[in-house]
Amino acid sequence: MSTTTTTTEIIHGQHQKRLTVKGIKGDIDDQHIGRLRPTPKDAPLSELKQQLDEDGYLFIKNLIPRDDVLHVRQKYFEHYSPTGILLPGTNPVDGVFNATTDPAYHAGLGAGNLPSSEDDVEKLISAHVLPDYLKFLDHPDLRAMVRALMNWDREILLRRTLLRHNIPHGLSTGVHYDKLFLRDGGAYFLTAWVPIGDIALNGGGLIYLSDSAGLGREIEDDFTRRAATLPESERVSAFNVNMGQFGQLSDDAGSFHVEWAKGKGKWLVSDFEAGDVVFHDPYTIHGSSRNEDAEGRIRLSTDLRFYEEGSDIDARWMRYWTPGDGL
Ligand SMILES: O=C(O)CCC(=O)C(=O)O
Ligand SMILES: [Fe+2]
Repeated sequence: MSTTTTTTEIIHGQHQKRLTVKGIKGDIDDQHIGRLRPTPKDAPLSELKQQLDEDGYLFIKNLIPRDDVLHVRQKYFEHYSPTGILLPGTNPVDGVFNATTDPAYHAGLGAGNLPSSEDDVEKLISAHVLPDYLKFLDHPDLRAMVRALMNWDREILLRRTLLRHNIPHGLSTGVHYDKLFLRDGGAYFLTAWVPIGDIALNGGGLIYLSDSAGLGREIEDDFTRRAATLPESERVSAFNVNMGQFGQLSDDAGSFHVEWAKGKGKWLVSDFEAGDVVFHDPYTIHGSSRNEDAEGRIRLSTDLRFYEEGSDIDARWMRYWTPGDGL
């Protein structure tokens, strides 16, 4: 039996069996798994900033009132349930997947596999402009934290936000850093990853490679050098000839750790509660683990990008998400 702290985890007062974080393909070795460091929202601002700066991420517990987040979860699944994604007889806020349906049909927007019905695709698109969701994106607790962390008078949220419902045993998000996708804009941006609902440790939450912003920058510098001769539109694309499939660095977090990170650092994991938010640097390397939730709950989240108002933003991202928008 391995002696790493992740072998037996104490979660909500109960012992949980061995923690296995699945990458998009295969497992990440236990010894390469650590814990994301949680920070209370009322910690001194200087500490919050320091952690974001030093760790490349800042995991704030209970930043947003739980009920405000669960309201969005409820609205999302009420809106999307006519597609058949939910187990009949269950409450939309629980988001329990109907495992008798075709998983590929419900793979969500990250998987490149859209529903065949146009009506259902339309539901995926319009979920991103539901009034309750848009109101949530203006949440004062979230916005105030962004401004405080960044010393900004005013912030801009890029319109292209990504509501990702990851069904149990479906595909998860490949290894990447966000700047890959937001190259056309010189200013710094801050990502906020917002779980919309509780996510168990094996429920498909985000995983971060520790101390990886430096490696992300090195990789991006290399891409920049190699893209020097490409036309402008390709140079800024995450899908140009130098890039991997879907613009990601890898679809296997375990082998990425060995081959690219040379075995350095750990993949940091956590469970998440509705109301938690993780902020991260444009170069911090991350992906998501596979959703293996014991209760069959769908992992719902959104990812948001903030810039300082008036700065050099990636304007391609000022349109709401649509399939095939090329980003
Ligand atoms: O939710 C996910 O699986 C991916 C999110 C992400 O990559 C981000 O927020 O930057
Ligand atoms: Fe990301």
